[in-house]
Amino acid sequence: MKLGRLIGSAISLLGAAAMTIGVAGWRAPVAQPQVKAKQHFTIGFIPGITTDPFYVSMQLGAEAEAKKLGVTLDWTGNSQWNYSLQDPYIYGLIAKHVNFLIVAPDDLHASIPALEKAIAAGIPVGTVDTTVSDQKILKFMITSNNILGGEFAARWVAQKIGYKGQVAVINDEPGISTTDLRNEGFLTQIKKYPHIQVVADEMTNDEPSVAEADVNSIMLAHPDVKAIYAVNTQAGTGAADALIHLHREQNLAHPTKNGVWLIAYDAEPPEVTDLNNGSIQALIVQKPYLEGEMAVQYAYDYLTGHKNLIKHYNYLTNILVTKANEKSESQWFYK
Ligand code: T6T
Repeated sequence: MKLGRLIGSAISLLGAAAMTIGVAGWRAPVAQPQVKAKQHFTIGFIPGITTDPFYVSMQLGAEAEAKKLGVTLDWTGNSQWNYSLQDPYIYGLIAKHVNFLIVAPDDLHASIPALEKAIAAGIPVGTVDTTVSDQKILKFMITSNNILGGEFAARWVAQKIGYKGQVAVINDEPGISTTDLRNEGFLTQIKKYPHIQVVADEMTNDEPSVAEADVNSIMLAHPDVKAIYAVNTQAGTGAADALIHLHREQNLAHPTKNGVWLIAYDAEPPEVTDLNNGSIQALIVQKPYLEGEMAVQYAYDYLTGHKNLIKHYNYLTNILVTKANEKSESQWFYK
């Protein structure tokens, strides 16, 4: 559990403004009772979508932990963000009688009935990254501290624009626990600055092209916007593309390459490229590899009778990455 030991120590930059977490530390492996250790377990794992590098990193962490513990990992899922496309994969793992089910549910409310079917079939369930509104039905939930991430982005933006002016948010779609909270944290904190106005808070349906179109419309309607906060990869890369084109057309230069500050969640390869070429100035980076590891470890703890080792609510640190620290923090970039 090499990465696990890094929880808590790998906090971010910017001194007091740095984001902190809910998880204080991880632990060394515990000896398992002989009789239980001989059983073979299969853990089903369904990400939000299979094609997203965030979840690819999570898969790598889950696979490494499953190998270490000697359990079978059944990783499966859909390639589009939509609970009705995800549910059939949940039903498929119920039909296979997996011993434990880990899911990043696509919808805060609408994913509950499928998870309840697993529970009714005697399969315990935990969530990772995203979660559902009724967390009492779960054995655990593991996520980033999304509220703190949103608040942090608001403080960053406020400082960059001198605590006055117009800003915009590029959101994902309603009903996703992670991005909803990132939006909420930002809006709550930004309200504390009386001279900053949020002129737009747009949805993207998890599509970079929609994010790009949103930013184009925002900049047309509100040319004085000074900063944009994008709640995930799709929002961030789409926003960066729009600002790159705007920069080319209008030859903007100061204070950033685009003339507009852009802070985005995640560290997928296109966003790291955008950070390097100056179209994104800051990334709020999560730890999906660690989330995958922790989820498999907790499922195993549950199955081997070590429920006392499971913490129900787990909130992991986010890290702020800018050009200044990207080399030292590159271990957290997604695969
Ligand atoms: O930001 C991550 C994840 O945390 C969120 O729940 C959905 O979007 C991502 O996968 C990035 O694309």
